[in-house]
Amino acid sequence: CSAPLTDNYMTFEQMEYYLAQLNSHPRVSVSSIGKSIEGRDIWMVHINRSGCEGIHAREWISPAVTLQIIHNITHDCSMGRGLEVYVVPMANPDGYVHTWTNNRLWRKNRRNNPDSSCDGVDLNRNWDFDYGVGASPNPCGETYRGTSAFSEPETQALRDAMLQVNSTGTLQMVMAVHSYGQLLLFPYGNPASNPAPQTEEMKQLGIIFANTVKTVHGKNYVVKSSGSFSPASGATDDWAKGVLKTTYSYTLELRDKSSFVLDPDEILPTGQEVLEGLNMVFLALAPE
Ligand code: ING
Ligand code: ZN
Repeated sequence: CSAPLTDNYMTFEQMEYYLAQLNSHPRVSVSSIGKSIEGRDIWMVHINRSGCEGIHAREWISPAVTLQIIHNITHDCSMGRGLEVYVVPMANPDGYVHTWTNNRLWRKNRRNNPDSSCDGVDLNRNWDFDYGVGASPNPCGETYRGTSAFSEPETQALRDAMLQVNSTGTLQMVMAVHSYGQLLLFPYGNPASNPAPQTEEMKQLGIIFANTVKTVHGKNYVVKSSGSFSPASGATDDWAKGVLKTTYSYTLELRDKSSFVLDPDEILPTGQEVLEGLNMVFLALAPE
């Protein structure tokens, strides 16, 4: 078992420093899959023989936990044995920096919307599956979908990286990491498109995840379809399911049940429970 990464939230600069160090590890390769609208790199970590993400600015626990996942998979050879794991710990670096400097509760990217005094596109409404249904057409909306599907460099970068990885061997699972709510959601967000293919499989593996999570610190994570939670479209997991046709596609909503502002004391326990849950999922996915 390796030492924990850190018990506090990292700035984007600290994340980049950590990822640069990690790149010297023999099992790891860190590469930029593209740039954000303000020109920051979007880093992807590939952990050899062994998909994850953070797209909303204010959900600080998501990159904190995905970095812990990277750290643990890298230093514990038994975790994710036989699988290739790709993690994008910070898919919205501009928004994240904005939550440190200007507005802790910012959600979207930092697109300067033409003809509007409101900034930002919701990167989880900008993907091309059922695009537009249940997402705001208004640039001032928190769930503004953008001018068209994949209008944003951040979603383009993630899409292209996922297509690239999928072309080298079918992706078995995609997990988009968000907060908050303690939920494991599966597609689709548009109730009219449900049920998605392999809904039973996604539900069953999801319950294995949630049951394992609960054994660690007693936290309950509810497994259900995103459409039954909040009808929406253009989300990452919907595109992975509907277009890539990934068997297992999820949106994980981390702790807690009431706020994006989670005490740093909860970073390590949240990471621990998710790691245990993922370990069971990896065992189910790994080749014999
Ligand atoms: N939650 C997700 C959101 O983008 C979601 C929930 C997932 C909706 C998948 C639709 C599809 O609203 C957070 N916390 O961002
Ligand atoms: Zn989110």
